[in-house]
Amino acid sequence: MIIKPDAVAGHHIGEIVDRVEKEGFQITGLRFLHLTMDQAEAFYAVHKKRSFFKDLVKYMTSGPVVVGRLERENAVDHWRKVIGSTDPQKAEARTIRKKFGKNIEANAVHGSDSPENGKIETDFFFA
Ligand code: 3AN
Repeated sequence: MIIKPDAVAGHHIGEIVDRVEKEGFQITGLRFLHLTMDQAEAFYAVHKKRSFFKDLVKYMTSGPVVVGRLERENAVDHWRKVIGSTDPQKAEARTIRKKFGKNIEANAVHGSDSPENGKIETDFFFA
């Protein structure tokens, strides 16, 4: 997971980490850092051709983030249910994005979209 700049700035780290643990995840890595442009571009390389890529990189480097390595059974699917739809306005009740997301870009948290990408993304931040 990544707790994105808007959620860190909004003082929601504690509540989000609390929810992570209440959902049965084991936190096996947690870091507070400010992404460089190079890191953000590399992390979101799959979106390079998308119209929102430049803004996304600008936003993700606009302030510090918290990255976490989370483990549990069915982790990817479960975390995506807990965070909700990409657009907070369309996110289901009780989801993190519904509660803390501001808009489709500043949507509070990131989750990997497959176990394969989960491995690639956690390896990106954790040795
Ligand atoms: P998700 O994070 O729900 O898997 P992706 O992977 O499609 O969504 O998009 C990655 C990130 O790019 C989103 N979390 C969001 O910050 C941003 N994003 C996605 N779609 C848009 C859009 N249409 N306009 C602006 N930003 C977007």
